[in-house]
Amino acid sequence: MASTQFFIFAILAVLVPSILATDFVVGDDKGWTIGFDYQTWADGKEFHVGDRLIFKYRKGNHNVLKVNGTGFQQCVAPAGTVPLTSGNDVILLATSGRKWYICGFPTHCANGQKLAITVLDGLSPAPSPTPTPAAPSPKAARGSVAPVHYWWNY
Ligand SMILES: *[C@@H]1O[C@H](CO)[C@@H](O)[C@H](O)[C@H]1NC(C)=O
Ligand SMILES: [Cu+2]
Repeated sequence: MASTQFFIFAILAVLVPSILATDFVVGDDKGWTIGFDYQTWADGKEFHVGDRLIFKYRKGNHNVLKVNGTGFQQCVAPAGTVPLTSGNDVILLATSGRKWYICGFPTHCANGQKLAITVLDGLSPAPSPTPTPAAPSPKAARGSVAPVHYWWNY
């Protein structure tokens, strides 16, 4: 008996956070590109531990580098930083705090291809009835057949 209850509890403990977590396609339909205001994109959103960022772009045209606050402002990454390059880069937000991402292609970051977010502890609140007027983008993300590359707490 007790072990059955524990088993159910263990399954719920694994499943519930993954159901409540949110996938954010960075830039929505525009994806990860230059000439997009990622600050405005991030401003209305709450990011929580367990949520995921998905950077979508044409492979070879951009990449994703995790940097610190200085690197974000100056558009530089420390030598040896390994970029994400798949064009469908999924980053699990595994810890809370400030996170910064830039594109490493010359001039792209300076042209606005940079994202700064604050990740909060705990689960996202239940999805509100009308989070955004635009509905199609999450479907487009799910229907995509592009290979998915996962990065834990990148
Ligand atoms: C932050 O990034 C800059 C630029 O890459 C680097 O010079 C600096 O050492 C980093 N600071 C910390 C605390 O890692
Ligand atoms: Cu770029």
